[in-house]
Amino acid sequence: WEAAGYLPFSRAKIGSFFQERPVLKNPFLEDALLRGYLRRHLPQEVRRRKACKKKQRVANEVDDWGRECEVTPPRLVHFDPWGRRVDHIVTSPAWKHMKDLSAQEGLVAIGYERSFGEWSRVYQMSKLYIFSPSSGLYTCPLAMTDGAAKVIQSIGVSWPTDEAYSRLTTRQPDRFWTSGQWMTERQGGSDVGSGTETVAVPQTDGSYKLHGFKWFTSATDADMTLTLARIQDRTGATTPGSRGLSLFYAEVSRDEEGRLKGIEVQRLKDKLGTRQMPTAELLLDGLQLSEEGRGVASIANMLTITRIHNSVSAAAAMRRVVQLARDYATRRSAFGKPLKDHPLHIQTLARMEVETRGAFLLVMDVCRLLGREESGMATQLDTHLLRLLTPVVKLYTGKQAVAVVSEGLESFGGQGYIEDTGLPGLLRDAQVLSIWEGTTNVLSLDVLRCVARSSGMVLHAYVTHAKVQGASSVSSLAPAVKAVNSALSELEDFVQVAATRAPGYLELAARDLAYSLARIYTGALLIDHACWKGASPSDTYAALRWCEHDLCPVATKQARGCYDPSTPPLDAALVYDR
Ligand code: UCC
Ligand code: FAD
Repeated sequence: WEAAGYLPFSRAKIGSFFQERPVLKNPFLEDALLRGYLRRHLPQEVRRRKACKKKQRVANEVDDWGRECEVTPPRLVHFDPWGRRVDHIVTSPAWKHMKDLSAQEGLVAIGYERSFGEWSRVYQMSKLYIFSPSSGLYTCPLAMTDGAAKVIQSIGVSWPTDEAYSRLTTRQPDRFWTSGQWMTERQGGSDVGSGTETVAVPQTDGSYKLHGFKWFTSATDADMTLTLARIQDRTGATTPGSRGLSLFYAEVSRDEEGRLKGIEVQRLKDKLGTRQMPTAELLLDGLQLSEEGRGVASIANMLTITRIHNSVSAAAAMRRVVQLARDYATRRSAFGKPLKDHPLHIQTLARMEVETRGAFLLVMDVCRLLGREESGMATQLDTHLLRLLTPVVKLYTGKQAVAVVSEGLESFGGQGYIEDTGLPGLLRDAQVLSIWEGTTNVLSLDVLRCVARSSGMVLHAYVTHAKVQGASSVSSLAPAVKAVNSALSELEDFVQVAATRAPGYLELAARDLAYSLARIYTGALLIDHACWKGASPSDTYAALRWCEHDLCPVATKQARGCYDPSTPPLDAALVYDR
């Protein structure tokens, strides 16, 4: 038997080949565009602060914590051993490390210390951009914390929120608080004005008690929250719609026995992604609140901040998958040579890179505008542009992150689909970026409102022209400049035609219009960056490639009659097979 090669009980041979894994290197050193952007824009003194060692820590240590958050998701303990209801959300040690690290690194504080004037937000967000893909989604509570601090600051830091403000913006881990953002109820997360049933009952001491059910509450281990409710009058009546909504601040506290005061955690949600982070359904029954706020308009300040954070995370997810994919292409071979030597594979990665660069520049430009506004440097144009571009950047990068991360997973072949590589989590977590903080359509409608209110199209055109003007003498960029300029003319033509049509016309065009604004403006940013004296040939190449997109899909589709009144019934017939 032995001679014939049959060994009873021998183990099956598995061969000697083991594929090397993709390696996460220092994400800062690996990101030429980020380094170039900071070198170009940040004052020297800010750049000196960007210690590379800390960025290396993201690759070495923080990334492992992030993974631990994913594999040790939070769990809800409803009862203590003696049967008392406690509703304790148990999170992993890694999740707690993330909280401490976030405070120490000033990931919220930097935006409020404003040590770097108008560049403070760019500095803060570039740190978050590096942290985000390794953070185990801790960037979600940080976004809401930042948003809550912004709301408190805009209303005025005074009792009863002054202590909260100081805790949200501290660098001391033992004092640091995170905030929730409880808006969504079962009837509606987009249409908050109609969907909110929660009532606030006035108390004799001037405070309110809240009764309602919040359907999605992320990072529910927060120390406080901002939320919306309808104030009952003496007869118990409330005002319907958005006009009846007020903003409330509440601390999430426990009694001596460890029971949550005024809140029951109904259950933790079982989600496609974002599993690192608890998302709960909450029954609010007698939650004590501070005084009346200003409803939807007040919480809008939070939405601006969280939507910008969302966009930072989207661009960061794209960057991370590109970094890993390009490393893997040097380690994996097929058909006799490394993947990096297959031009078609590299073309695929190059397309991902172009999307990532565009997303990064668009996001950072919005952060720049936010920093200018907060430091009192903003012109009226900057302020209008910030309002217009916030929904644009959120909706565009949220969608692109899914596309780029999905393509990225494919670049690892079958391994991209295997859970313990950590890669599938990137895709699952990207999918939420276009849903929460306003879906793509809802934000497209917000873009329409901005356009109507502040002549947004004119502003956009003005700024885009200004940005490409410097490139008019750079021959290598001529095709890109031409593409942006002609897309702008098409956009102007679209606006003129749309102005003559019924209101439903613009609504149908809303998503394509938002995409057009994103693509044209980003094209201009890529061109502008490529004109910088420190730019590389790749910066020029990226701008040229970006401008090969259909930069103005709203004009293309208008020409095909896509928004004509005949379209909605045809769409409905198609969808419902009538
Ligand atoms: O999803 C959530 C948390 C997830 C976790 C956080 C992750 C963060 C990133 C992490 C990265 C890893 S919290 C739930 C988010 N929910 C939404 O985003 C709601 C989506 N729906 C909308 O945005 C709608 O457009 C609504 C709710 C704003 C529409 O309500 P209304 O009542 O119809 O709104 P109006 O009438 O358009 O606006 C009411 C007022 C107006 O002000 P006044 O009365 O002074 O004219 C508007 O100008 O609010 C003002 N306003 C705004 N202001 C409305 N939207 C905005 C805005 N975006 N910015 C400034
Ligand atoms: P709907 O409003 O029912 O929308 C359904 C679809 O209809 C969407 O595709 C939407 O684009 C479309 N639609 C709606 N209105 C229009 C329109 N006028 N025109 C065209 N299309 C339209 N919320 C919180 O408040 N706090 C949280 O912490 C929080 N955390 C979350 C965590 C996770 C993981 C998820 C998935 C959600 C979370 N949310 C949270 C809720 C989230 O903000 C909402 O789910 C989101 O805003 C959409 O609301 P909805 O689910 O009610 O969808």
